[in-house]
Amino acid sequence: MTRVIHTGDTHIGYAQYHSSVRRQDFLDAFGAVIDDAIDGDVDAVIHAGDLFHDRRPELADLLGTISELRRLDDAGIPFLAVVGNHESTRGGQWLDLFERLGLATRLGNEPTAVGDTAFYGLDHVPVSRRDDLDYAFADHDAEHAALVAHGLFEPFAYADWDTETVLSESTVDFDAMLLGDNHTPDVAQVEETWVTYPGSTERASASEREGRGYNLVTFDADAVDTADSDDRVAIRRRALDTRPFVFVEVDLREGEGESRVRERVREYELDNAVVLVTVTGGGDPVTPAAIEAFATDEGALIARVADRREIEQNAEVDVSFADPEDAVRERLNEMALSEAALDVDEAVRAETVPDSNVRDTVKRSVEERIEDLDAFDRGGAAGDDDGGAADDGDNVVAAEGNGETVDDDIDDIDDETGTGNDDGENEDNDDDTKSSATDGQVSMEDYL
Ligand SMILES: [Mn+2]
Repeated sequence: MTRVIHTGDTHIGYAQYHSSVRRQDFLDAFGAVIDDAIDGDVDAVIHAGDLFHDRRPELADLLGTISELRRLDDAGIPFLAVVGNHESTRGGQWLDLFERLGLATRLGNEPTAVGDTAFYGLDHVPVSRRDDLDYAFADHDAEHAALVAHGLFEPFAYADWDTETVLSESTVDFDAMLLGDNHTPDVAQVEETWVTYPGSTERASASEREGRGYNLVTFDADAVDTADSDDRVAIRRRALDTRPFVFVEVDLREGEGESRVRERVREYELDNAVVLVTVTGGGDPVTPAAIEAFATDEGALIARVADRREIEQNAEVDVSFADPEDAVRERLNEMALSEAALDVDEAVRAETVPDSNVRDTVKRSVEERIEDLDAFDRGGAAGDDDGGAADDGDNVVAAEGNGETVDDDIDDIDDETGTGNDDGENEDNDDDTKSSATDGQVSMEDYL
């Protein structure tokens, strides 16, 4: 018998809402899983990718992660993992560093035996490169086999990876696929194979409304295997105690405004919670910042207000051509650029933003907008099953993809602003000087 914890999508280093408290929450959630692994004396912790939120975790996050892995190692519990799309770098993987330190095993085509189960790994592979995959895995002589993989697999929402193809083309028969990437926990059977996501361990977006947790998976050759049920693989869900999120929906009627919103917010337990308020309906205009300040005064850790009502704005633009900056602004208005694009333009041109800070300013602004999208436009898409999934699903995938595109685009901006001027002055160009061949990414060769 083999008993393992199956977790993933830890997203360590994610300063959600630009909050250092939230950043610590993501690391703490990993610590809580490690606690349970040690207390429960499991045979291994299986991590299905996205241990880190991005490919450049900060030193504090790396040190925190290493401390957790060391606790697990001291307890004699192996940590087996694959690489997710968020943390993947082109120059080598952080997981290789942990393996080099003796704290992790990077799963791949060769089996890693734990008890009577052989574990294999399949890192995240972009859609464009999946046709080249041959799913060739080396033989094993264990009772069971499991494939640990990162990607959006059928039959779950937003899937772009065909599970039947993987299973039929694989040279090993898998009893289970232990997955990461989709942050919504779920279990299904595809032909004879159990397929499951444990979900993320902290809410990485406001659409993740359900409680967070992980899987406890037991492989037992002696368990009953009948036509009706296969108990040889048992997947049980375990809950994690995470940061409270409070979702407040306020539908304003004629004559109602900010005081009604406050009244509704006050109905909830706000202490140390992330409070997300959505305003719909009619009524008077409200000032989101004032409501957010009210919620934090009442004890909330973070508050965000999204006003979904369409409010007409008839403000006339009065442009003075004496100021060329104003002329540019007017022209930009005519171009009907998105607000996000205008923010980027503003950051690039503003005299108040020094050239060396353009990258960070743009990144922050774009991240804010993505968070707003996450929080409200996607509204409950991934977390619940209340219909409209197909439409929302696209948004989820798009938002995930955007996260990386943004980073890449910012690298491009960085490269452009970095070339002509201030050679050496720009701190953010460190990465470029380290490994210019890898497009501004930190190369693991720099560390190994
Ligand atoms: Mn993820």
